[in-house]
Amino acid sequence: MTITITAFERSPDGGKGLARDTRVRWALEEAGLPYEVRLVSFTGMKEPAHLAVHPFGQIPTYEEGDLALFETGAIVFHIAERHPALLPTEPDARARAITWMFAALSSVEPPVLDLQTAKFAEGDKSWAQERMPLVFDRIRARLSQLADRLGDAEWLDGKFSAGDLLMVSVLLRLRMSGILDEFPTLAAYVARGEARPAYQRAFAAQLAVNAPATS
Ligand code: GTB
Repeated sequence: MTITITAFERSPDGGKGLARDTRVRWALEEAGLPYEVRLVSFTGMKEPAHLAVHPFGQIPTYEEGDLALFETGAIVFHIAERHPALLPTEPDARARAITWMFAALSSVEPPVLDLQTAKFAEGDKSWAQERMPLVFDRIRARLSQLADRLGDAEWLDGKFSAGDLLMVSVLLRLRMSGILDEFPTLAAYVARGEARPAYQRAFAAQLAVNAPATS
């Protein structure tokens, strides 16, 4: 059955791979599953046809036969459940890998998203500059804990898993801020993720859609 995902018709990041379809593309590439992409405009996302698949009118979505999914974490989990390349089969190792998936999305990503909000949604407010150090401090605190746990290991728990896929994807959103450079072991961890051939293919596929046109 054909797998179809949705992605921005044109990502605001111009092809940096930060929109969440890249995470789904990466998981599909790791699993060796072919997929098609339906590109959606910002207007189209809020129209009934897309809302029928995604109640919040966002990307990415995942469709396969009668199954329609939204939420990147759920989509990556669905793909990973069927592919040992992304989730170990041994029950305890599998439970730990799933724990890292949740950790990426619910413990690490919220302070990272707060930075985007502080910069792009609140940047023009009178109090924005005053708030910024607090936002950075919360990110630093989380990254410091994560770096302590990772130590010198290659991946978070043994072999690469969907937990690493989501954690690297979340950390990638910090690259532009420079804050990752304060944590060399995390920067190296992210670089290992990006170096994976499956990530490279996913990145190239989204870039082909989003790269600014050259004249
Ligand atoms: N919790 C959902 C999930 O994990 O799937 C969140 C989905 C989500 O935020 N989707 C965003 C979206 O559709 C795209 S990924 N936004 C349009 C809307 O809400 O109307 C977030 C994103 C957007 C842009 C960049 N960027 O340009 O750098 C990075 C990430």
